[in-house]
Amino acid sequence: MTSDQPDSGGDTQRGEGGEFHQTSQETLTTSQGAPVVDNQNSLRVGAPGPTLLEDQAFRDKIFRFDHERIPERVVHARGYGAHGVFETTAPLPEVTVADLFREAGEKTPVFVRFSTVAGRAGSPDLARDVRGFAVKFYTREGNWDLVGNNIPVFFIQDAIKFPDLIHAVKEEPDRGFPQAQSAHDNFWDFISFMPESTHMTLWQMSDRAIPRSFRFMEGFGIHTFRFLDEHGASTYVKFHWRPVLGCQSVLWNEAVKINGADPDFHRRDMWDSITRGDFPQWDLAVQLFDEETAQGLEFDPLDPTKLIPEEDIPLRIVGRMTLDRVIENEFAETEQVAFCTQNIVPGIDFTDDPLLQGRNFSYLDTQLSRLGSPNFTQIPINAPTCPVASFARDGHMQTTVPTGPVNYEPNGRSGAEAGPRARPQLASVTSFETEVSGVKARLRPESFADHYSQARVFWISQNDIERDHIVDAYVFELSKVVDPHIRIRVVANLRNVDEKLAVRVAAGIGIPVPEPSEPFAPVRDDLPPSPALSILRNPPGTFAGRKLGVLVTNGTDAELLDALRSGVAEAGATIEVIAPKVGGVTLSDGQSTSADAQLAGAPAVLYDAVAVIPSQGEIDELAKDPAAKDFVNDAFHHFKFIGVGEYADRLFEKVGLRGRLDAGCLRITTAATTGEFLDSCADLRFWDRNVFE
Ligand code: HDE
Repeated sequence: MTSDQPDSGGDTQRGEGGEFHQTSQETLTTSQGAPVVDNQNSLRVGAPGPTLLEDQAFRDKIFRFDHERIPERVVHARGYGAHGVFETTAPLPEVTVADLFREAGEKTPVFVRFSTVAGRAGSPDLARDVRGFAVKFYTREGNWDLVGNNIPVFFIQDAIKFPDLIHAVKEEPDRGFPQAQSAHDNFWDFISFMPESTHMTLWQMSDRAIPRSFRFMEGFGIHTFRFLDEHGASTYVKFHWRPVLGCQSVLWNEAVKINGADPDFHRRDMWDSITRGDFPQWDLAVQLFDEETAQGLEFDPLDPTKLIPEEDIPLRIVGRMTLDRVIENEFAETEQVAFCTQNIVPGIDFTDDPLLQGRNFSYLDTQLSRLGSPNFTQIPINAPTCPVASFARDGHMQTTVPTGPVNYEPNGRSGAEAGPRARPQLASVTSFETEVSGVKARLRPESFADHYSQARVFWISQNDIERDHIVDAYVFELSKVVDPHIRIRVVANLRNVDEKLAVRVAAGIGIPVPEPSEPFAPVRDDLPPSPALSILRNPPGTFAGRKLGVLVTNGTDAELLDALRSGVAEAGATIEVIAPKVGGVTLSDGQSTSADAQLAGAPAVLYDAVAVIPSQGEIDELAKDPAAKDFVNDAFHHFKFIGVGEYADRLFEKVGLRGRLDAGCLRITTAATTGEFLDSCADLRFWDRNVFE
């Protein structure tokens, strides 16, 4: 109890007479529940020691600490989760007996984990990468895991290639970098020999791979699944998540800067929006089709490198997911959640998509390695909310206590003692009954052979700005590749997608246009574009859910700031006040307002639109600040809408932009002028800006 060191307070404090007494707080204990008497000093013989082995409180604490880490996910290590609910709006009883799609208004709890693929758990959020979009539905008939991505197709057609793909994209093994990026030799070397990856790499080089946030991206189940009705009849189904706020991405230059300014940009956005009650929402839509339609499609629906254009089979919205609860503990929930593609429920079934078949083996295996015991299903985040009754027993970390004398079946006991029984009546709705025959061999269907035609459809579906971004991304990535042969092979493949694309990429990296590679199947140029594949052709037309950054100084017009605040709230967006000092500013009316952020830590890349409303008295000082100059310079070059206050010109002049203020830079001099500015912000970016002057 005695010590020469000061006590930190906490659970104990020094009383009047020098003795310790308990405060009203809960008592700190060891893992065994014994009270801890001193959390600052280990048990020693004299000062400084030696420390005694018998100090069980110390040993318990260090032992627990030493074992805090579990293996991070081999892919999708960096992720962020949230709780929510899925509400069925348009039931599908005619095609599936799945419990959650039976009735309108049915609510199913969900847990969602968004992730990047390549980076480690500590990598930045805005890597150019595919995003995982994994949803666990806790249905009344078991957990259904829809483990998807934000891109509707995948790199490979057979799961056997997955380890190679992932090895290639991750850090190069000899040096351990680059981290969380595909812009290196190994990735493009592999891709250059995998023409089937071309379609997905086009998506990956598009703005889809740098989403504004999880709230603004689509999700896809990718594979074709089956719905089974009460008679066991099958309907093919593809799952799509549509963000209610619309799709949105950042620019590559923004992504690079966001990673420095706020590597947690995406998870913070998720946390902030849920905690302020602005719940992220997605509609779940399905594409349904029968066997005959499947036969008539341009591409094999079991080929995961292909999608079915919405224009061919329209989306049918069946429900809405709302994420309304943040996690309470990152490890217990986001890290320990174990998604398994094989977790399906009656009414939903697999197809023979070879990628899906391989995944069904992989996920269970990986969870055992990550979580260390088959009892991972008992961890609260993984435990079904419906009753679990099985004869599975024992194992590491068994937390349930099965009762009764019987742990096998069949048995001759009766009543509760007999334990659970299988329900054969459900056989036809859990596994599609079909005849299968064929040669046992390592085969790939002929119908999987066309690797370029749909990549071409994606390319021609993008608008000019999106095409520029794709070209820029290829040029950026291939410029990081050292081996010139790899660059040549990639461009040779691109020639099969589109001649102009290949020519532009070749010019961008400074090589002659190579001969095209030999496609396995003739490339089709008769397929029409699919406008639904473009983000910019489908603008949300709203500023809702977005964020305005307002740069203020002492003396800023209080009425103007007020008008911006209320206008932004009306638009369903949020506002952050940025000031040279975090303590805030005194406004024109003498009132002080605190700042949400200090200028150096709040670059314009963190906002969807900005307003600059300094006072006359402080503009000169502000215009000297490099962070203020970067703020307006970046906002301008990232095509943002800019509200320009009466006294802001000097700052724009300092960065050579004063004479270039365009229709996307709107004057906001009085409260009345803020309306037009905020209305413009609904367009998200002013793409007509000439940034190349
Ligand atoms: Fe995964 N994938 N994957 N994957 N995947 C994993 O499981 C795998 C694939 C996806 O937030 C792992 O729990 C194989 C496609 C997401 O916890 C592992 C193949 C799609 C997540 C695994 C694929 C995905 C994973 C690693 C090729 C989109 C994160 C950790 C056949 C439809 C889930 C883990 C989370 C995670 C294997 C391909 C999405 C190793 C073998 C296609 C969103 O089991």
